Amino acid sequence: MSETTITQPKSMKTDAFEAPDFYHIDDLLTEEHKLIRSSVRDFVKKEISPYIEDWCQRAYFPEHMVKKFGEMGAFGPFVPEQYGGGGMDYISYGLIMQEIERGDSGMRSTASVQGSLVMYPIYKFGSEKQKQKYLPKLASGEMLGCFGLTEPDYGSNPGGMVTNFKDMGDHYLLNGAKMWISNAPKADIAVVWAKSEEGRIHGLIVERGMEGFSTPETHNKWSLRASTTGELVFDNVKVPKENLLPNKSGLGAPLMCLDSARFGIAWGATGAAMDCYDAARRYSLERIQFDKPIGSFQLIQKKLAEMLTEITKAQLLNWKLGKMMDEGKATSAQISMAKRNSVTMALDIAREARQIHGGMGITGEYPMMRHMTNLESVVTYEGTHDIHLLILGHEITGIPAFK
Ligand code: TGC
Ligand code: FAD
Repeated sequence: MSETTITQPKSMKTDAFEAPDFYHIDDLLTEEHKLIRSSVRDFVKKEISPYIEDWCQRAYFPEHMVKKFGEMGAFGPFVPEQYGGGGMDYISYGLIMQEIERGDSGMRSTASVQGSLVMYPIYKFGSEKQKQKYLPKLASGEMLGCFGLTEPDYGSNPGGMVTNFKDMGDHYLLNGAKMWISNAPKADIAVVWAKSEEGRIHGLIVERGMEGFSTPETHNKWSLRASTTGELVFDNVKVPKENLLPNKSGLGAPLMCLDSARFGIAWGATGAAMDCYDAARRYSLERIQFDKPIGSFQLIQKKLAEMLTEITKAQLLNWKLGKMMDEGKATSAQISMAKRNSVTMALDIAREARQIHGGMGITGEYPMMRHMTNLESVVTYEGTHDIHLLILGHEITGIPAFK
């Protein structure tokens, strides 16, 4: 029996991505923004696009990318330079996430967890000693971090968490488990959210090698296959007192980190949508049916026109949100709107772009199926699609409908 291998080594292909900018949003960016974006775009074309299909097919986490991301400045670009960060604004951060997720959502996950969920809490809530100890190594990619909030029984409702620590005089004793943690199997440190004996949520820095701490990997994912996901298990882990983040406690602390990460996802998912649209646009001009390029049929043009409209709306929303972030004016509900809008828009576009590619659309020759399955995680993590809707409902009515 003969066999058809559809997936060729992607390294033999070139990444011909051209970004849509229908409303000249580039005019709203500074020269520095454009420089940052173009250097990340080149990086993605060289370091991610040629290999990503193979990494995802093999469910392989490319650990070497951690150092490369560090060298490129993808980790914590908003952290001041004195701690190894880029000292950049939030629009720059958004552009970096957009370009990386244009390559792959799993790669953006690696970068946004490190920046927004590990470096951010250490920078915002950590002691000076903690900042000096961890931030430069996290920024350079010498260290990889993860963020443990979700538990097996507490996902959308993290306030119910049962992971806890007891004050043992000269150290804390940590017990419990976290689930679905990006970067966990390879992380050197984990920022873990746990309850004190008084029931107050605090952040603790747990280091690999501490006795009783393990990070079993989660297998068989159909999504984010180039990102590594795992559990964090704490069995009487002795955590030095100096590892507690001293400057903020309560659920608001991890939720502040999520605001920063959700902002990055709003831009990132738009990047994934831009990639799907661009692939569909090019394919529609090349693929001939009924003696014409399929792009000459009205139904294909409708799909492309609607994709471009939605991408343009998301780009404008993201840019304005970035301005408000930089001015310190963005609210959590505004961030929720952008995260929710971008991800659902990107999922719809991935599906439509897949259809434009016909049968070829299901293969690894094109990026849509990979983006689509990745986005199924993105629409769930960092607050599900419906939780963000309820956050908006709360904002509009003043009535929380979560409980
Ligand atoms: P609620 O009573 O509303 O709030 C508790 C306290 O937190 C304050 N707060 C915030 N503070 C800062 N930023 C925000 N966004 C905040 N939202 C709320 C609030 O003012 C209150 O403060 P205080 O001083 O009064 O105590 O909390 P709730 O228990 O009713 O929950 C609200 C809800 C459902 C919106 C929240 O829990 C939520 O967002 N749930 C979704 C959980 C989530 O997003 N998990 C993400 C886990 S991490 C992850 O997915 C990483 S994936 C990474 C990757 O790979 O890229
Ligand atoms: P549940 O909370 O059980 O929700 C199930 C369904 O019920 C959803 O549709 C939800 O919208 C709905 N629902 C829940 N409550 C309500 C309500 N009040 N009203 C209406 N509908 C409701 N977490 C971390 O802490 N760190 C990480 O690094 C991390 N990385 C992740 C990586 C991946 C690949 C994935 C898939 C998840 C990751 N998560 C991480 C966890 C993620 O944040 C949670 O999966 C998410 O918050 C949802 O929690 P859950 O899966 O327990 O779903």
